[in-house]
Amino acid sequence: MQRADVETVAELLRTEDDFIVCGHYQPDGDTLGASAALGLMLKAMGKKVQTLTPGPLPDPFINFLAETGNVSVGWPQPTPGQWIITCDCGNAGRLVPPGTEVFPIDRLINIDHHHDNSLFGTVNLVLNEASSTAEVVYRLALALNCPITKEIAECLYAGLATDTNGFSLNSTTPFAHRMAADLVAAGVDSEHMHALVYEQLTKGAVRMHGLAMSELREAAGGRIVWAVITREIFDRTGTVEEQSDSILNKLREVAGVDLYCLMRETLGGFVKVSFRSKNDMDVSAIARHFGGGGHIHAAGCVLDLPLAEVEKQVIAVLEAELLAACRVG
Ligand SMILES: [Mn+2]
Repeated sequence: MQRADVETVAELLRTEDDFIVCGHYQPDGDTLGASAALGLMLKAMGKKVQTLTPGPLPDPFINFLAETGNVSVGWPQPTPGQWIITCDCGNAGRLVPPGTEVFPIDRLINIDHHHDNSLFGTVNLVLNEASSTAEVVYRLALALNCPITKEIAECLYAGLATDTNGFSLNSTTPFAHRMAADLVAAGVDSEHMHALVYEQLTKGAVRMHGLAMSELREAAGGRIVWAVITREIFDRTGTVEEQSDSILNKLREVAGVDLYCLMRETLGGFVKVSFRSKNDMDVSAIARHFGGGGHIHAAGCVLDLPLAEVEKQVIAVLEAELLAACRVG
């Protein structure tokens, strides 16, 4: 449960020889970019390394990162003496698909930036101020004097760009911008990366977005907005849950919005709720209230309730939080 610093973890990576690097279930650009980059760095240092993602790998961007970083789908089955390194996982439950037993945590380096990280590793490099886990891995690369190849740069840039929502969030510190500059200098084609991340919608996905957005809902005089995607919408447009993430970016563009969320019926019969905030409100506390977690400005939970009931309960809590914030503010 101890926190370690960059130098301590760099020394551990220098001295140990056999690693499994892995990220969280339903990979995003940060978990996969950071894992892929770290795997490539360790390989360049002459270490034995296997890089894994629990998957799924449905979109071209995520596939690109998996290919660049030689990442296979699966989760660790460590042999004695092997170190597991997790990237961007706030808690151990995120390491495997829901309902799967987590592997034994014996020698585990937890590399992350989630402020509610449970410090589940035997060594925990959790930098809350970092824009992304990719930034934490970049800090390790600097400490290790590890050359940043074009492939490593692409993986790190992917994590940085996606977790800062295209360099638009406050977490994009001067250091994060300097990191981006170094990565572009190392060969990243930022226009190509942007196209890979943001210009990959299928026509079905555009139709699914349209159906969800045409029923845009609001509360608290428009300070809370949300969209709902039923199984019926996914089925009618031939789309899957992962193709709906970018709706959140669209909700953010609504004038006057403070809190916004996306509710989706999952294949397993649950409702997944993704929360975002534009002010100082902590949506991870709201997500935790419903058994989930995440960051201050981006969090989520999964509920085993009918959609209408989820909507009722979630919006009631969001309204109460907004009211409480107004009183304090
Ligand atoms: Mn992240």
